Amino acid sequence: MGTINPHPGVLAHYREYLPITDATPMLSLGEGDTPLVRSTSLEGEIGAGALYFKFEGANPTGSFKDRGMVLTIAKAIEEGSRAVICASTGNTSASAAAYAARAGLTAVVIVPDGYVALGKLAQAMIYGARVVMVRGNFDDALDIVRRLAAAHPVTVVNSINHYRLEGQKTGAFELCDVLGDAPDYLAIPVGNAGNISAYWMGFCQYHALERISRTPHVLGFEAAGAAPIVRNAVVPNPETVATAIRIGNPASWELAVEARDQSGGVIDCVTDDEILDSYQALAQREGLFVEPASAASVAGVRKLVREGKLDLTDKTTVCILTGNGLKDPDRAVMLSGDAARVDPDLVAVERALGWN
Ligand code: AN7
Repeated sequence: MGTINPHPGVLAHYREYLPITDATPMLSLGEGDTPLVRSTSLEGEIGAGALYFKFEGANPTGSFKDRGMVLTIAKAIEEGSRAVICASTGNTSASAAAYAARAGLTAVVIVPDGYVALGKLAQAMIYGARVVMVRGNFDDALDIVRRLAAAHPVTVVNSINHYRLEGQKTGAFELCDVLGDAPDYLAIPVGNAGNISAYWMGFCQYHALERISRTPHVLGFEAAGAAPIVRNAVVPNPETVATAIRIGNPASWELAVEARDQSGGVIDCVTDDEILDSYQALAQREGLFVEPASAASVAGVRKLVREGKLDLTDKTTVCILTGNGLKDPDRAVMLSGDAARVDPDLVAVERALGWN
């Protein structure tokens, strides 16, 4: 019997489309191949021909970041690096810490104090990263990371490292492979703007290779309190409940604008209320528990349809759900209220349920 490896990860799966050499280690935690789930409720609400959710929360560390991180860490090893560093709103640091642990590298993560969801912080810590919290926002943390890397022998694994985008583009490949062609629309949350840029790279590459017959219109959504691309100005003090995308000066700003313009798409923003409404709708109407930032893609599509700016009749739309809801349990509990607490007694439980 041969060696069984049923889930080889994105490096092995998409090797021919990635900058991989014979010296690149085939690192993997089984990332990628995430579920593309057809909507059963919101599709009808927005009158879409077909609406799919790509559930990136099913990746090994619970977010889309694993696609880019596996390649970035593999290339860091190939280049002889011993340590990696990133700034993060949480998911990048969780992913960097996991793949660094797997590869035997030291990971250093710089995060904004008080604005990283509990699950993400727990991940960075248990994977053994060196965690430093700065009293500032993500943009301050990224600035410090750039300066640290100029003075110390560490590899930056934020998306200013191009391998991150190269790996992340496999999300675009996957959904085209599953659908048989590109969708009409691709909706995606925007924070540091790496993922939207990577998806566009992936679609363009597949199109050039004639794996797909067309490219989708890309719809990116920032949070209204952290919307530098929509406002065309740096936001010095970004604020949103969606802490993952609480970013005021995205690293891949120009690439995201290119993705928008070349694809005939839109970058718009959604309010915290709209984000939380779609966060609850995804959980309660679709059975998909995502983190608040991920709901921005769905909130954005619903908003554009509601305002008459988008007609999805006969169109296929894919919303990228970037991160798992378990990352941010506090938000879910806060929105849902407390459960009833009673004695272990049949009548008491019936009374709590209103069944007597
Ligand atoms: C769940 O982890 O920037 O536009 O430091 O965690 O590619 O930045 C996270 C971003 C969307 C935005 N959804 O993606 C980080 C970080 C989730 C995220 C985004 C993030 P980009």
